[in-house]
Amino acid sequence: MPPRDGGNDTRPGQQRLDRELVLLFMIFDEAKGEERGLMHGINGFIFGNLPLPLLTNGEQVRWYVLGMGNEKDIHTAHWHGKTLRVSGRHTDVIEVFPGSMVTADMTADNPGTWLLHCHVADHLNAGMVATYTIR
Ligand SMILES: [Cu+2]
Repeated sequence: MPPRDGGNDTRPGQQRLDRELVLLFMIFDEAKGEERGLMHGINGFIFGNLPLPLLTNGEQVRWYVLGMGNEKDIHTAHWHGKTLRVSGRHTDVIEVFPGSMVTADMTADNPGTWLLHCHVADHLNAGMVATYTIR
């Protein structure tokens, strides 16, 4: 049986997985080019409204982090409260480019409600922020 913490092996099928979640970081233009119409969303949700499921303390979560859009969609997905395993490194920030995907594994073992947001300051201020909860 694989170790509960999953180790560093992020290859699919190489460790126990309890949950898979997808996050799309993308700016949506809702006002045909006006700056105020640019919605900086995660899965289309802005300002903390992304409805992520509750995570159970200790479960293994695989996050699929996607980018789409254009040259403005250079994002830095950042988790508070936990680090993730990506390609053999431990990090709490993932670079997301348009048309790209990164797979990251988390052992959700730090109970609390934590921020999950883009670290580009303008994007964060424009709504690219969510929360996730471990309990
Ligand atoms: Cu961003």
